[in-house]
Amino acid sequence: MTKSALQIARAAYQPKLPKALKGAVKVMEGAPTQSIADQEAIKKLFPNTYGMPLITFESTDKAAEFPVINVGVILSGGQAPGGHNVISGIFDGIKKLNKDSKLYGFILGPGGLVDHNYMELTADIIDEYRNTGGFDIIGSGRTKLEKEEQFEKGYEILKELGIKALVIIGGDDSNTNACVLAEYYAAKQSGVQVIGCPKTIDGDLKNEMIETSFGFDTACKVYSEVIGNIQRDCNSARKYWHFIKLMGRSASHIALECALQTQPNICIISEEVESKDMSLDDIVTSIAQVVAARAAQGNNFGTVLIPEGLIEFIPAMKRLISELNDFLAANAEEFSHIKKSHQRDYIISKLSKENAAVYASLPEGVARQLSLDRDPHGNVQVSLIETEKLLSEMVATKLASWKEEGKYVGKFAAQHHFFGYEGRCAAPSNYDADYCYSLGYAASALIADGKTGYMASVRNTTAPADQWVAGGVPITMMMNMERRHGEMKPVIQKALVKLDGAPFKAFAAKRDSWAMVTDYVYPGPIQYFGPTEVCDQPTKTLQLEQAK
Ligand code: FBP
Repeated sequence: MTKSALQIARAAYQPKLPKALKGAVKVMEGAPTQSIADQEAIKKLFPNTYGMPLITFESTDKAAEFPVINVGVILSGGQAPGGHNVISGIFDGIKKLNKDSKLYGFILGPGGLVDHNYMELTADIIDEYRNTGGFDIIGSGRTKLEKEEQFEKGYEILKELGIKALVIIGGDDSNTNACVLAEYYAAKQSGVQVIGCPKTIDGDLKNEMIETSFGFDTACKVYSEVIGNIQRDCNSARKYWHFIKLMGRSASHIALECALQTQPNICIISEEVESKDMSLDDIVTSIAQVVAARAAQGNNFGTVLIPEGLIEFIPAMKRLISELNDFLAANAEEFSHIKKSHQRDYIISKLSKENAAVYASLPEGVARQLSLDRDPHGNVQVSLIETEKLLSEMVATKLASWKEEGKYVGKFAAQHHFFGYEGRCAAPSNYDADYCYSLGYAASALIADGKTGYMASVRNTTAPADQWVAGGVPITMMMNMERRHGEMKPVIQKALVKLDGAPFKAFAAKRDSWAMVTDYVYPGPIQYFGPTEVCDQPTKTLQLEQAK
């Protein structure tokens, strides 16, 4: 494998660990926990894994002897920078407990467990991937682990390989499945533990105990670098409005973080759109007003950040998508036989009056994208909806009508971008390299202590790594009941942007000024070597959330 100079230098980077994980570990148990909502329903569904205590690790000088612990690992869902470091943390952690322990990777996601597709991850292999981006060491996949027969097929191979614990590295849905699997194996008294790790660039798997999901830091820094570059181009040529859609699924954490890093002229926050009950036309009008006001000052250029999940948050669209989800889940078979050219009319004829009218009013392309296949968890694939083009076209139309009315003088030319894949596999920032390695190490300590149904956690991460607090959080603690595929299911609650949270408030206090004054910030590329204020800064989101 040919390596870049940076890859070679980066391979030697030793990720930092919290003090408690550096030597022998003492496990401290807190009080019993409860799910965030729907306690009775969740308790009933998870009789063996509900109510467990929070775990915190402390250092001790009493080193214990551990038997051989074979562990399996799965990477689930979208790539996020740092996954390889979670795996190397688990590897180093279990080898430290007992050098004969083995780590097996299941290939291409949860499907690898069911299909018995695996490889042993030896020291040579692990060393090739330390501090690198991507999930290519074993690949990832989106197979949903939910059926008893899948759990049983998995159990066959776990037993055959003598695997005592399985670590599932995934987002909210994959960790929900990890918890269901933990409960199943516990009920069966199979002796297999299941531990989750919080992964997703989207930043929406976080709560009081999980500060951030890994990958968010690096991905936002990559997007902010490119947004900064575009802003400099924009401010040099002074002739384009750039409409930039950012990945992140439903939540607008990525867009908000990038706005805090780069100070664009406009950034839409889906959660605000929902709370203000804004229509598509309201959003378009608000953008067009900024374009017109800047044009009046002679500035026919600017930047607009758009979260990829926006469409789902426009209340009228949300109601439509919800009915569409239930309808398509219940009538998948019949729908698959409808000719493409008749699908739109078919859907209109089946929806309630209000939703049919909204659906009929959508441009053809967007309507089609809304009825495309859901992902295996029943979510609309929002990354396929070209909101950036939809908005810029509607803004252009509005400006043209204002021009006729004499309300707008200026030129409007748009460029479109969608950033997502550019950042998902970037080499992890120091923050993600350290955070992920610590998460993997914490997972191995939870395994050593016989825990199951826990998510590895590392907190206090705006402080130097030495002071980070590692432990475990019962996954049931993060759950509530939600409607999925037309049925109520226990799921980890997604963390959306809080409008009363410090990051949003900091943005809201500045945005009117950023709209008019060209005050772009150019963060530049992630730095891996150099002064700590350049290389080790956590996200603005985390800094604002944790500012005391
Ligand atoms: P998860 O980490 O939740 O799996 O998703 C990350 C993500 O990048 C989303 O931001 C995006 O909507 C989705 O994956 C796209 O997935 P895919 O590349 O599989 O279509």
